[in-house]
Amino acid sequence: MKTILTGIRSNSVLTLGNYLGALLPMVRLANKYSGEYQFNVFVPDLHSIISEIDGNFKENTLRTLKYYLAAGLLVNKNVHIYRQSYVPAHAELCWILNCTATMGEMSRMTQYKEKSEGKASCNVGIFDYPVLMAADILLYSAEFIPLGEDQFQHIEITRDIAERFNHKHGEVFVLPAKTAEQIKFMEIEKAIRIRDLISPEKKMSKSTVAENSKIMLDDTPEAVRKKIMSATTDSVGVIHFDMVNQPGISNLLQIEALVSNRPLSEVTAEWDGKTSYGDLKKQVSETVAKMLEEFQARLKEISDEDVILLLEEGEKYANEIANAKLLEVQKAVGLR
Ligand code: AQP
Repeated sequence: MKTILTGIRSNSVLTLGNYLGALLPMVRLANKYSGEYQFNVFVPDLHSIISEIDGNFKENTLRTLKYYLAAGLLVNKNVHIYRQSYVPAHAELCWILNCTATMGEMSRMTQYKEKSEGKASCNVGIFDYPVLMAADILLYSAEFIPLGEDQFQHIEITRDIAERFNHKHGEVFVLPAKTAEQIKFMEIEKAIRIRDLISPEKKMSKSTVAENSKIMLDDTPEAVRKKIMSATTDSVGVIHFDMVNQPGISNLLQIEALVSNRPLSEVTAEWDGKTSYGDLKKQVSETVAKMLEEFQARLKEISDEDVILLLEEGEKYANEIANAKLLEVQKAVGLR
């Protein structure tokens, strides 16, 4: 069976962007294709420590996994959850791939540029992040990786690193599908990028300091309303879906469509040409607040023990697959 894989760092509570861009697409695919693919849902805790940890790390990790369960992920013999640091092969393969990846290609990664911008110095983990991500993918020969738009560059670099390695050492790695195929498989029109509510030219990120710029999955309905009602819009005065000239309004239309599970074209047709930005904001606030209330109620029902039990099974599975691939790699480069 082919593998589909996804992960979200657990450095803090997640945003609505993480939920709509990565978590929900994976849950939908897992429930649709269970039986046809292996699904690996993991918390990249080694990736998490490249940023400050907001809160208790162990609790954050369990909470991120609970988010998947609350979003409807059904763990079974083909759907596995695990923590990256509990499968040591990830870190070891990362080192081996570091010797194939080049400084030049890593320096061109948008995430690295964004996260290091304006800083006097940044940690090597921020620079090397895509290579660890390549290891996360290649260890399991994952074909599809449901991720938000910001991460597609890292899938392309995974393909480049794997191709170069195979060229030098033989056909060891299976390449993940190209970006266009990933998007087609996810059954979305284009990669999802939820925007920052205050600066809609940027993506919504969990580490952004301004609280009003992001909807967090633990936000109360009041907080959701306050944040959406104060979201930045524009001076055009008429609602159109136009990410270039009206990114704030377009972001709200996109959120409304994804949260209410309706095609963007339908939501856009409903609002196009209307002039009350306030009405649109009210509608989006109610849709998001209701979804979060239901989500948070399901979250409360899931205990730490439930998750730990599933992790034990998942980590046994992940170590078996990952160690077998690592041994193949070690033999190919001559370490074994
Ligand atoms: N705004 C977004 N819209 C759509 N998808 C998004 N993702 C993140 N932000 C958006 C997707 O969520 C997953 C999270 O991955 P991550 O936490 O490992 O890394 P990230 O992309 O760095 O996420 P954040 O929220 O921006 O975190 P910080 O602020 O800590 O760096 C990925 O699939 C990503 O595409």
